[in-house]
Amino acid sequence: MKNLLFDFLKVTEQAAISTLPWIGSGNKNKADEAATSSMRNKLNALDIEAEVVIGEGEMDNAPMLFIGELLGKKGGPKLDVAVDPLDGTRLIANGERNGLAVIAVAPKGSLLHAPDMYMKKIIVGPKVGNKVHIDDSIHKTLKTIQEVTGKDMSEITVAIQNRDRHNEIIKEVRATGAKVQLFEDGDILFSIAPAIKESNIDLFVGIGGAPEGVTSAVAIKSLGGFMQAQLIPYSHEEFSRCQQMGIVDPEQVMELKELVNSKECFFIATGVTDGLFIDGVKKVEKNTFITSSIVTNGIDKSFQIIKTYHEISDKDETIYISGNDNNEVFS
Ligand code: VTB
Repeated sequence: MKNLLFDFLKVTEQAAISTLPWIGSGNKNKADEAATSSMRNKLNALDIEAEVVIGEGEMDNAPMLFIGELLGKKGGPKLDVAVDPLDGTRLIANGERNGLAVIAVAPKGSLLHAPDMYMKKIIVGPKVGNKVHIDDSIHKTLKTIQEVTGKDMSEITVAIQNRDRHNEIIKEVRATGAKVQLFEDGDILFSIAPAIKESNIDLFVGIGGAPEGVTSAVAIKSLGGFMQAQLIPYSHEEFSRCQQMGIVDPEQVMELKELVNSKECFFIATGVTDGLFIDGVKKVEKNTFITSSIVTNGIDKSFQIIKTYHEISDKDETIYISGNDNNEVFS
């Protein structure tokens, strides 16, 4: 597994590079398409037998690496992959911060198979751990964090996605004196933040995508953080789709081990636009690019930020050609 880490790093790095022409273009679908096809081609060239167990796109009909898709050359290790070629597609199309290309990998059968639907999540760092519970009131949760960390309430920060569905909880957090770090899109980056000391974010709560939840869970596991999650089926159809995918009780509270059931897992996120912890992809001169990535590895519980210089010759298999009619991405 560990030997594959740098191969997978190239997958997200190149997805980010492929997206570069679309940053700030206003074209969400083209950005997604560029990242998705780059990821698919790179993954198919690896000596792995991988199945996409969490894909992205169903919810907004974007081009996607679909659930059940098989990737890689035959004969390599059998893996589950959770992919989010772009988390924060809208941010990227608008040239805003915190857009990412993300992949999470674990041995076959160890990642939760869930449809693309909503998921309620609570995440804290290792120190607070299982002293909190997803069903606790936000007031109780913040009190617990205060007790464990010894922080003043005003020093505690909660990351919450800026959506109407979170208005109540935002109000409740502020009523305690704690701070809210609102973000517009891309909940992977903000959800892993409580498990990263330098982030200054103590708690992540709210309802976001289930694919993003499972992907983040791999990072949380590697970082020693604590996470609970609950799928939110909004219709009978969603409820029965969960059951068809083997989830007996779709509304049960899931622990981290039910989202990712192996230590042999890793999570890689490459910045597309500048953001928390990492910079976005930059073209520094013709065919020279710089990427920054977060790499977490469950085997040795490591967390790295990797900055890579890419010299991509015209003969390389992945390069984007700017200045042609469509700014097409060639992979
Ligand atoms: C969530 C979040 C994602 O989109 O899925 C969100 O997990 C969708 O929320 O990271 P809405 O349906 O309320 O817009 C992202 O922010 C980006 O894909």
